[in-house]
Amino acid sequence: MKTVLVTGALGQIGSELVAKLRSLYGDNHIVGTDIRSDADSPVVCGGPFEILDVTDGERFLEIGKKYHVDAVVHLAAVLSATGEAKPQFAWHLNMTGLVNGLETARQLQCQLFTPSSIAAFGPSTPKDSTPQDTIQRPNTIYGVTKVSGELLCDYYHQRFGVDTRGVRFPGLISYVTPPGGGTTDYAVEIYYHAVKEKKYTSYIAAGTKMDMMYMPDALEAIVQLMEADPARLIHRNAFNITAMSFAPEDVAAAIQARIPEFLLTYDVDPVRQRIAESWPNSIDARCAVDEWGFQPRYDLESMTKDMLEKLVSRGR
Ligand code: AKB
Repeated sequence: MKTVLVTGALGQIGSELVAKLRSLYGDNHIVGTDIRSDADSPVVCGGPFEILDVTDGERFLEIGKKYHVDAVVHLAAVLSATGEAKPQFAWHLNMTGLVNGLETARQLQCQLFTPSSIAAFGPSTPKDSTPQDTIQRPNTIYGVTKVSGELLCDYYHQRFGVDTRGVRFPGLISYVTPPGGGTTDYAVEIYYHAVKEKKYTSYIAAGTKMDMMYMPDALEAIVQLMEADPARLIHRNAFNITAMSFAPEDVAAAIQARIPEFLLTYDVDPVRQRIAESWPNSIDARCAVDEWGFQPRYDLESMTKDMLEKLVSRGR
């Protein structure tokens, strides 16, 4: 049974990924780490957990050695909107954290999975059906760290033989732990507000399409790619994956089909709108499908049904 170290384990992806990995590989085989602790979280009380600031390379390696890890899932990162507010901090956390994850993987000869993002594309990238291999000139610091990270992971694979793998995540929608500091966060907030207040004011303008995915599909993609036969992988860092592409009015219409009185208004934030406009409308995930069988289960309709049911049953 393999042992996996997860950074950013209390975050939006980490909190659900740790639970899924523990159910697959056993509670004691998944080591959650985060810069803070939360005694009430199942991540902390359901198996091994360590405090880790990912910019501390010695501690990263020490935890890896202590648990004899076979794989690192490096999630800790600053997202796009926070990155624009604190560019130097975003570069430091995202790049130093990744270098420390890669060094841990190199020294312990283990696998490393880390997510890239649709943010690795920029205004000069083809906007529709964005290919796997295309122009990558992002104009956000987050995007710059994501492209640099993709290149660095490829370098560690080619130069040191580290088994690096990654996906370019679209906006992720989930009901367990809210995201923080991203541009696509509106697509999560809209559901919480729909259930609580029956209305939402979007900071993203009408007509702005971005790729999105429901969390169960994102978790499945991580596991599937980490388990994929390396002989089939032409690409590694990082695969385009997506489940749907929508604008605010599309998700509002899906909500209104279940909550007819739901009202969507707009108060556009110029910073996040500029970021959204620099990203693709929709990306092409064919390489992920061909090389490791990526296949999302949820579309906008089925995700909306599940999100609303889960939020209502959790009293959110
Ligand atoms: C963000 O909006 O910054 C993230 C992302 C698409 O990487 N959700």
